[in-house]
Parts: sequence; C-alpha cells; structure tokens
Amino acid sequence: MSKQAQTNNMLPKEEQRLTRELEKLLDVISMCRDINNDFRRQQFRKEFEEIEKKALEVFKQQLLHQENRGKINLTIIGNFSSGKSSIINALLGDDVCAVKVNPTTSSITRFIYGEEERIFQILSDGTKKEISKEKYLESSQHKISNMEKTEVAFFEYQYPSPLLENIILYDTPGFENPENKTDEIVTKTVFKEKADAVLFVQDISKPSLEETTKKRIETLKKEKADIPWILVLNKADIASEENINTVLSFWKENNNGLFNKVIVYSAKAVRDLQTIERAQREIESKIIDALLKKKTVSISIETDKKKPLFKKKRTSSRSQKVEIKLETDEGTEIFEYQTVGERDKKLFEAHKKLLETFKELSLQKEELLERRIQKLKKELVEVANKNLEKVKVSPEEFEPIQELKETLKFLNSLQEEARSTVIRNPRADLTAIVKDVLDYLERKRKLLKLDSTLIKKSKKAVKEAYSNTRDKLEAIRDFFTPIINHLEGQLKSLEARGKEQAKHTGEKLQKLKDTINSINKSIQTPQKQTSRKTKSNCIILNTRDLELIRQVKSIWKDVLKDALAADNELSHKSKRKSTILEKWIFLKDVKKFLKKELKIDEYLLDKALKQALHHDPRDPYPTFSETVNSFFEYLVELINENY
Ligand SMILES: Nc1nc2c(ncn2[C@@H]2O[C@H](COP(=O)(O)OP(=O)(O)O)[C@@H](O)[C@H]2O)c(=O)[nH]1
Ligand SMILES: [Mg+2]
Repeated sequence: MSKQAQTNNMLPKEEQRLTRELEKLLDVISMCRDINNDFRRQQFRKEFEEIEKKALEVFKQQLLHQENRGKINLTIIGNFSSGKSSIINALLGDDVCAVKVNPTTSSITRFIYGEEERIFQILSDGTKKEISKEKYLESSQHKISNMEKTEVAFFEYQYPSPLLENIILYDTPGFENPENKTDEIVTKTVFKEKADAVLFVQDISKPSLEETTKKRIETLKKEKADIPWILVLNKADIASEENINTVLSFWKENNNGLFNKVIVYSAKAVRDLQTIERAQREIESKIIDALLKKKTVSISIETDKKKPLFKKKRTSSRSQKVEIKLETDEGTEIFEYQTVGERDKKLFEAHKKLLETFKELSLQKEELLERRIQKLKKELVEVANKNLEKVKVSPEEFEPIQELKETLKFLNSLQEEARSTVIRNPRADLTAIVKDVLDYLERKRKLLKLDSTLIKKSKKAVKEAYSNTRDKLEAIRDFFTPIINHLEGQLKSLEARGKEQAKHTGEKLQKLKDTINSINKSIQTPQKQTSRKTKSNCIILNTRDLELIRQVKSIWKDVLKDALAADNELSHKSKRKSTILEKWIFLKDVKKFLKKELKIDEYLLDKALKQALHHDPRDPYPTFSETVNSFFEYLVELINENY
C-alpha cells in the first residue's frame, strides 16, 4: 500500500492503538479529579489540575489526529501586505481572496476541498452559515471606517483544487498592522492552535525587514520548533537584483535551522501566467470550435506599441498588453492579456517548487502529527512527574489531625499553668483562671466538635470557694480531664480514618503513576522516528550542508578515539561504568568545539546532546563511545533536516 493510501485510510490496528491511548488519557483525567477530591481542603488542587489540563490537551490532539488524518494544516503568516492572500490566489489559481495595498484581510479563512465553490461563515456557537462571494469579500476585509472594532469572524472556503485534497490552507491577517492590534492576536492564535506547517511570507522588495523578521521567527519557533517552516520571499517581480541578493545572503547566513526551505517567489507573476494560460486555452478552444464548424477564422494580434514585444532591453521584467482579435462568421471577439517577461517565467519555476514542497509535506503528515503528539505526551509526563513529586499521602493530609494535636498540647499546657498558679498562690481565683480557657473552648467548640454539655460539665467542676489547695488542684483536673479525654478519643479515630484514607488514595496515586509511566513508555524513541523520516528538505538556498556533514564526520572520528580511550581506562583501571555527569562534561566540550569551529547552531547541538544523554531503560549504562556515536548520529540527522 502506498504511503498516501495509508494516510487516508485509518487502519484498524492503528485505530485500536489510538483508542487505547485515548482511554489512557481519559483515565488520567478522571483519576486526577478523583484523587483531588480525596484531599482535605484540596491541598494539591493546583498540582492535579495542571496534570489534568495537559492530559486533556493531548487527548484533544489525539482525537484531532484520529479524525483529521489525511490533511495537513498549513498556516500562512507574515507581515500585512506581504502577499499572503495573493499567494493563496496563486496556489488555487483563482481570485478567491481580496488583495489590496492596505492591510486587507481581517479574519481567518480556512480553505478546504469541496466539489464546488462554496463559502461559509462559522458563527461563535460553531454553526455554519453559507454566504455569497460578495458577502465574503466584504466581511473578510478591514473596513477603513471601523478599523478598530473589526469583528473576529472565521470563514470556511470550499474550493475544488487538487492542492486542497492534501492540505488545508489558513489565510491570516498577519503582523505589524499599526491600525489594528487584534490582527496579530488572531494570527498567533491560528498559528498556535492549527499549524502543522508554516508558510512565512516576506516582501523581498523590502530587505530592511529581515532582522525584525528573524527575531519574530525565533520567538514563534519557541512554540513550534519541530514543524516544517517555509519562507516565501514574495514580490520578486518588483525587487531589484540587488535586493534579492541582499535578502538571500541574509538568510544564507542567518537561517540556522529556522526555515527548512527558502523560496524566491512572485504571486503576481504566477497569477499573470495563470491568466494568460487561461486566455490562451479559451482562444484555442474558440478557434478549434470555429474550424470544426467550418467557419472562416481570421486572427490578428496587436501589442502595446510603446513597449514592443520583442525588444530585448528591459523586457525581462516588463509585461505588455496583447490584444487578440478573433473574427468568425458569427462575429468578432477580442481577448486581452498581459505578457510576462523571462524573469517572471523563472519565477513560475519557483511556484512549481512550492507545490512540490506541499506534496512532500502531505507525505509527511503522519509523522508530523505523531511528532506533535509525542512532544505533548512528553510534556504531560514531565508535568505529571513534577507535580506528583509534591503530593504527600500521609494521614495528616486527609484529616485535621495536626490541628487537633496542637489544641491538645495547648490545653495540657493551660492545665499545667493553672496548677502552678494555684501552687504558687493558694488564694488564686480559680473561676478567673478557667474563664479564659472556657472562652477559648467556646470559640473552638464547633471546630473541635465539643458537646456543650461537656463544657457545662467541666464548668461545674470549678466551684466558687475551696477550702484548700488540694481541692483546687483536684478541681483543675476535673475541669480539664473530660475535655482532654474527649479530644484524645477524637484524635485516635481521626488517625485511624486518615490512615485508611491515605492507604486508599496512595493506591489510586500509584495507579495514576503507573498510567503516566505507561504513557511514557508509549512515546517512541526519537531515533525510531527520525529513521522513518523521508529526506525531503532539499533547500534551494544552501549547499553548505554536504561540506558541513563531511567536517562533522571527521571530527566524529577523532572524538570517538578519545571516547574509546576513556572507556578503556574506566573499565580496566577503575573497574566501573561511566556516569551521566562524566559523559555530559565530555560532550559539553565537544559541543563547544563544534560551535566554535563549525559554527553549528547551538540549538541543534543541544538537541543532539539531550538526545545522546537521554536515559534509555533498555540500556541504562551506555559507554562513552556509544554516547558519542548517538550524539553524532543525531547531529548529522539534524543537520540534514535543518540546513
Ligand atoms: N508586485 C507584486 N505585488 C504583489 C505580489 N503579491 C502581492 N502583491 C501586492 O501586495 C499587496 C498586498 O497583497 P495581499 O495579498 O493583500 O497581502 P496580505 O496582506 O499579505 O494578504 C497587494 O496590492 C498585492 O497586489 C507580488 O508577487 N508582486
Ligand atoms: Mg491578506
């Protein structure tokens, strides 16, 4: 079965796996709620809520994965007026979006495949309402008069383009619109929630933007680093050679794994060519039609006199007006279109490259989604482990034992104090001494579950007058004893209950931990994932990668020699295995060297380092040389992917 077919059909086995995973996630969610309810005053509410939230996120993603297998969400972002909407028009070969010089697009449109062209407005309650093209063009744009209060609406555009069979396109308002701050928020939200891949559009005729763009991409990439990023440098038709070269060398030097592909493009050239092709096809069919009907056909072509069609100079970037007159027995028809220059034809090649890139993307869909879910699962395991560490399952966490213990201690000390006062001063007024205690008990009566008859009984034990100190001490004892006894009894039963609860919740907690562990185990090791990866990131810009990999491999050889020596020394002289820390120190120096000598992006080096030191339960004690090998293997893979 071809890969394509696999992506589109859900295999039963795969379906079973997903169902099991979903069940596990639901388990985590309900267990968190359950355990959370166990704890008195919800000490660990925050911790369990955090785990629950993350599990829910993975659950939703997993579900999305299940339902939306065949298609990849491609979000088109970039500054306003860089040509995002124009690129969608070029990709679909039709004027589907409104395109203007001012910030135009005000809302999100999702372009999906449909047998016929239909447009829907998605209302806030999720219901769909079909609207006309006119209404769409009007309501998806910023109106100059009410720029500030633009309604954030969401549209679905169904269109019969083969491209949309594999890809869902998202048009966004974009960044940097000085008039409307919500544009940026809306754009970021779509990016965050939807993007399986990003098309970043930049106006190549404005080279001054690159530095800001780079910063923006770096920030955005923190959210989504491991999805494909494609940079489209648009409007090449109006950019000077010099500007194009400046921008290209900027990205050659600064790409550092930010973009998987960089494509010089012109939405305008593509649209112009598409229009010409369409006009030509139309003329052709008219001519053939007329000839078949044995009509007389006469054709005349006229071009713009001021810009002659075949004059070499400057025609490369200029287009001309062409008028074709078709005369038949039935009458005269005139077709008008603009020609395109040589450079525009080259730009059309870029369009083909972009379409190829999309094809590659849709082949990787499965892996992209899988990676995204794996990453989320990893985060879930991290969040869970971090939070579960804080949870203590001791009897005190369930019952107010600590407080009761303190009250008892306090009452005992009050009794002691009363006794010593009487001994020191036999004339001391006992009623005055116990009054404070009675006030205290009265205040805490409810909390300590003290019966009012019990307090009354104690109160009665203290009389107005006593003949001697012994009687007074006896009265003090009679006053305190029933209350203390009562509270001690309470403490005992609370402790028993707390113990029972702790045992119970402890078991639930263990079950939760086991589930988290099994989710952790289900996360495929990254080596397995990358080996399945198709090597599709053939970048147009860079030839640096081959040379770089050659250099990395030669350093690998040298470092491996050192690592083998270190292994030898450890096992023969010290008779022990290397520790993670030792390997980390060793590789940190290697990393430093690679960064300095080969100028490899630190981000990639760190990723490889983390991978190499990743604890694998099947092989808990890798040697220096094994760790070095996996570091370099992974690094080469990353370079292949990112340069
Ligand atoms: N010359 C030229 N103009 C373009 C190109 N792409 C878009 N434009 C123009 O740039 C302006 C903004 O385009 P639009 O698609 O609305 O940009 P968006 O805001 O990013 O969606 C419009 O006037 C377009 O006609 C291109 O490739 N070449
Ligand atoms: Mg737009």
